[in-house]
Amino acid sequence: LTSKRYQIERGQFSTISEEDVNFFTNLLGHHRVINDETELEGYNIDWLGMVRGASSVLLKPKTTEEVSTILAYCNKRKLAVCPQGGNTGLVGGSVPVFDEIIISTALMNKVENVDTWLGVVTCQSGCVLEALDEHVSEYGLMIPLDLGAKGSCHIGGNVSTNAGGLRLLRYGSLHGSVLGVEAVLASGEIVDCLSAMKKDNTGYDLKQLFIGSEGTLGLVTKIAINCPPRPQSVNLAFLGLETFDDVLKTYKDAKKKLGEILSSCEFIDQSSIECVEKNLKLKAPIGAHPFYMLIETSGSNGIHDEEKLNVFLEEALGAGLVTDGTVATEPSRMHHIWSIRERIAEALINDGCTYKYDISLPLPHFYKMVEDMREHLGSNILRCCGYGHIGDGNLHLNITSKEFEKDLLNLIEPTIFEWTAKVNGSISAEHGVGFKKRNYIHYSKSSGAIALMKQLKALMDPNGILNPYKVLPDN
Ligand code: FAD
Ligand code: 2HG
Ligand code: ZN
Repeated sequence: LTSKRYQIERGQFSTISEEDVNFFTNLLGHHRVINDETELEGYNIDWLGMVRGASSVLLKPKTTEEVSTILAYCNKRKLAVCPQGGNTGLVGGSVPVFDEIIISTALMNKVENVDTWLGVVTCQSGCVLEALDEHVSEYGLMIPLDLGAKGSCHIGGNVSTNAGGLRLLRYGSLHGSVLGVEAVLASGEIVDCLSAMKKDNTGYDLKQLFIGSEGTLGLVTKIAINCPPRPQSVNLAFLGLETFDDVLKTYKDAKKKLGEILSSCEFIDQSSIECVEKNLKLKAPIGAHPFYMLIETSGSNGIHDEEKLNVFLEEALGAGLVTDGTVATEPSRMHHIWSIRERIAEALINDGCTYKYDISLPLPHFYKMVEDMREHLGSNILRCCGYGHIGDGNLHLNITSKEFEKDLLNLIEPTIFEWTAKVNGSISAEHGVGFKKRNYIHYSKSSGAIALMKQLKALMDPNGILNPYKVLPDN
């Protein structure tokens, strides 16, 4: 047992031997086989500091062929592995549970090609999202995905979690943007579905299986991703609102009035802003309000976009939907406003312990869940706050306490999942299932669907060596 919080038995896997380490060292060299305990510490613990594994070996391959050799060997020896990108995952999927070998994509960071005609980048899976975006910006392109963890997360991790982020509303999910994937199966077999074409209807779309399967079906080694043109004009409005009903109406209006230039629509409640102001000393650009919204426009004509945004804002203020607000166009001000939104997760950690929920809900129920949970939990907590991607119906509900308390967790779960299921929401909108949510998956997936998922897993990874104890439920 590695984690006191979770009752779980180690699978029937082999234990790594000196001979195994020698095999890996012969393949990769000393510098790419890490077995120093202190150095391993950061790879064994997740970003939230909630899930800790006890791996004694981390491997850093550089090529698909090396990944293939590693997996073929591990499969034969029945050694379990945990694929890891930037280790920013929020559901405990990126760290081992026991002594699984960590396979890091940190050195698989080559950009292979940028097709400037179609707007497609082909790269290895370990490219850091922000660096990849900077790379394609030289060609006037952008990566259609952006999130607070961009400075650390890898594109392979993004694909493996099917990350959503701040602009899904505009550019859609990775199931649409990813054009091709190369992945290595548990057997070491390389599956080449790395088409860089926008259209390819030749049979089953196998790459979709690797998007969002969190390293349980294969290790993603390369990706081809559709890159839209980088917008030439960007505006960002930070608004204060009095009621959640006003938030909903403003969102609907923004869609209607800003149309094709709307690129993000985010919502933050007062408690989340207070947390950022208190714990990170970041100051919101307007005074206190029960609710806030960030509305971003991106387009190709500054005058046109500003005019559209101004008309929308004047009407929203005139109708009393929005009571205060500010608009930024300079990069440094926009960056400051975005950091208030993007750093809420970091601010929450400073409260002590975070119980994190990432829920899809029909919009009329969206904030009711936060209010109900607040009432349900009473004075047992430090904070219960809500924010997220309102344009995608995705609520980030976070509860904090000074230290981890099992009784508090039992008060939250499964109530929160039952609440979600009752309104036909999803218990994981964008973070995935990982280790923490796997035994709750039935709240959002039918038993028939789970059975088929298990069959696929058995077909693609018969020894179950790829990220065991993740995604699929125990029963
Ligand atoms: P890791 O954390 O290393 O791994 C995540 C999962 O993918 C694990 O199960 C791992 O085993 C698997 N995996 C990683 N690489 C591979 C690979 N090459 N092949 C197969 N499996 C692999 N998520 C959102 O959806 N939207 C957000 O807005 C968002 N914002 C975030 C903000 C912050 C500050 C943080 C810390 C996280 C945020 N996340 C968000 C969580 C999100 O899942 C991750 O940030 C990101 O997608 C994970 O990438 P990573 O490289 O860190 O993957
Ligand atoms: C975000 O949108 C991330 O900032 C993290 O998905 C959400 O901390 C969270 O709950
Ligand atoms: Zn999010």
